[in-house]
Amino acid sequence: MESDAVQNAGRPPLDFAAAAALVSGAKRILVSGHLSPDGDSLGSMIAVQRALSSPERAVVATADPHAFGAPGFLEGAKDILPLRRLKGKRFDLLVSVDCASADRLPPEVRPFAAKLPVLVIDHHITNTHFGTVELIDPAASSAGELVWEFLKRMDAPLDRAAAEALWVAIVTDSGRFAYDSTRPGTMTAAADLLSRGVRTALINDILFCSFKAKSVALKRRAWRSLHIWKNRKVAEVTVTREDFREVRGSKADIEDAVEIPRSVAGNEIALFFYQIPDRTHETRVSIRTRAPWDATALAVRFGGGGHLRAAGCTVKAPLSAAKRQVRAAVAEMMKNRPSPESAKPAPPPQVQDGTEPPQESPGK
Ligand SMILES: [Mn+2]
Repeated sequence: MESDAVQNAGRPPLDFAAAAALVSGAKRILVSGHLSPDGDSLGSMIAVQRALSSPERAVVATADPHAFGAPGFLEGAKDILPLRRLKGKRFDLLVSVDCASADRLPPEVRPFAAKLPVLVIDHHITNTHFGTVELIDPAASSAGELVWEFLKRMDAPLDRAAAEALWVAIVTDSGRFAYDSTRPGTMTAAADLLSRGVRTALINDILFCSFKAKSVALKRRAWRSLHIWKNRKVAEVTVTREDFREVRGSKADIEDAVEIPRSVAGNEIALFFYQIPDRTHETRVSIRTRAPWDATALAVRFGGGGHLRAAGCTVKAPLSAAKRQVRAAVAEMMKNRPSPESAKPAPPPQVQDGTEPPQESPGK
C-alpha cells in the first residue's frame, strides 16, 4: 500500500514480510486473543482463522464461548474451538491477536506460547514483546485494523463473515469511529470491509442498541452503584459477584459499564470495579481517563496495562480493600496535574492527521 505515509503517518515500520513468511511456513496454526475476548479480540481471531485456512493449512481459533457477549453473533464464532478441547492438539505456530502479554492469554494457550513461534498482532502500548515476529502499532484503532492490513498484504481471501468479524473488531475498539485512535487508515480498512458486504446497520443494532434482560439488569445495578467524588472529576460503578450471580450474567453482559461513570459531566477518571465470580481475592478494574491523565499509569501500579485513555488491571484484594487502594492511587496521581504541554504526547515531525495513541477497551 503506497499511501502508508498518509494513511498511518508517524507509525513505526512493521515487518509484514517476516510475518507473512512465518505464516507461509506453518501447516497448523493456533489463533488466540486475550482472556475473556472482547469484540476486537474475537473479531480479529475469527478473521485470521477464516482468511488463513486453506487445504494446505489448518487454522484453529480458540476461546471460551461463554465469554463472547454480543459479538458472539458473528458467523465465525461457531467455529471457535472451546479452550478445554485444546489439550493434546499439535500446532506449529501461535498467532496472538489483541493480547498485550503471554499471561493475558487464556491459561490453556500459555503452554503453546512457551514452546511455539509466536506471531503477535497487537495495539496495546504496554505490549511485553513476547512474539517471534510482531506487528505492534500502539496508534492503531484496534488489533482488527492491523489484522486487516496483514491479511490484505498476504492476499488472503476475506469473505463476508471475515469482513464482519473485522468490522466488529474495529467499531468496538474505536468507539464506532469516535476515539482519537480513529485515523485515515482505520477508514480505509472500514471502506474495504463495507465493499465486502458488511451489514453495518444490523451489526450496530446487535452490538449497541439492544440488550438482553440480564444486561439491562446488570446495567441497572451499575447505575445504582454510581459514586462520584473529587469534585465530579472521578466517578465509579461497581458490579459485585452477587450481582452477576443473581442475574446469571457475566462481565460479557456489561462490557461497557465504565461508560456510565465516564458520562458524568466533568469526569476525568472513570472506574468500573467488578468481581470475577470464582475468584474471591481479586477485583478487576476498568479505567477510562480524559486528558491529562494516563490510564496506563494507574493500571501498571496494579500489574495491569492498556492504552493512554483506556486500561485495566486486577487488584489482588477483595472488593472493598481494592477500592481503597485504587482510590488512594487516584488521589495521589491527581495531586500533580501535568501541564497541558507535557500531557500531550510529542507528535512525530510529519504527522498531519492528528493521530494520537489509541483509546480502547482494557486489557484486552
Ligand atoms: Mn483491542
